[in-house]
Amino acid sequence: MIGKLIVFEGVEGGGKTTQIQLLRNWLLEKKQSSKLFSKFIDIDLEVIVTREPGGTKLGQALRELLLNTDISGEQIQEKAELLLYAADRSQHIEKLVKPYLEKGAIVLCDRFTDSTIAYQGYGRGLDLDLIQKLNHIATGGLKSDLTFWLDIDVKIGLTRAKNRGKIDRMEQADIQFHQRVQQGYQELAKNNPSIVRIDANLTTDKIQEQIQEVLMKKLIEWA
Ligand code: T5A
Repeated sequence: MIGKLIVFEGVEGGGKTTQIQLLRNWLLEKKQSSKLFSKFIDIDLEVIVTREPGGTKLGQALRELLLNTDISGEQIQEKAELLLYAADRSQHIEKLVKPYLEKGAIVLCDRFTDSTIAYQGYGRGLDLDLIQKLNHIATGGLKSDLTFWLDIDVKIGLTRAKNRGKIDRMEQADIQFHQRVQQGYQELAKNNPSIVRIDANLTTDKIQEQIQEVLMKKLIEWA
């Protein structure tokens, strides 16, 4: 793989979507305008924005099943939920992420394997070893090159998500669930140096500054 997979993680409403769009624009603008930057970034480089669940056509249908409360009509069981996220990931990696990485693109991905550990592992309480194995099957062993953990207070994040309008099936879970998910991210960050914590309680601009600073250093290192 010659491209780079950059992942954004965190609890609900942490600003991942907002930050990914800003980072994409920054990368595209930089590669056009800065000679210094073009040392690290090929002028033809593609910057791809994608997400889990929902990065492919199949993934879009699975996302509806997983998140739209009007669709399922019956409660989704925890293991079924786990397997649906894994199916989405397997399709996403094979159909979209790997082909772009092979072409040398930077892939900015909203959620990846750590979401399954945090939500289905810590949140739902499913077996962490089983989840690791499933993640491995779904990704074929592909790992992120850099993960930004947007660390926001759980209540603030949920309030932001609620203020946006209708909340989805996962967001409807009780506060204790979301707090366990947060604990999952804390544990993951403690044990994994490729996860960079970003204080997501700040303004959009301040958060983006932190992200750009970290990425700039990484681009130099990768070059
Ligand atoms: N899931 C996913 C699992 O359980 N297991 C898995 O394996 C995977 C892959 C995905 C759901 O699926 C679960 C996790 C999730 O519950 P989703 O819609 O993709 O669903 O959910 P999120 O990833 O949480 O996306 P959200 O859209 O809810 O949140 P974001 O993307 O983190 O935040 P964003 O940018 O949309 O911002 C939320 C709101 O806050 C505002 C924005 O304008 C927006 O209104 N905002 C700010 N306000 C103040 N200050 C800032 N700094 C702000 N930044 C953004």
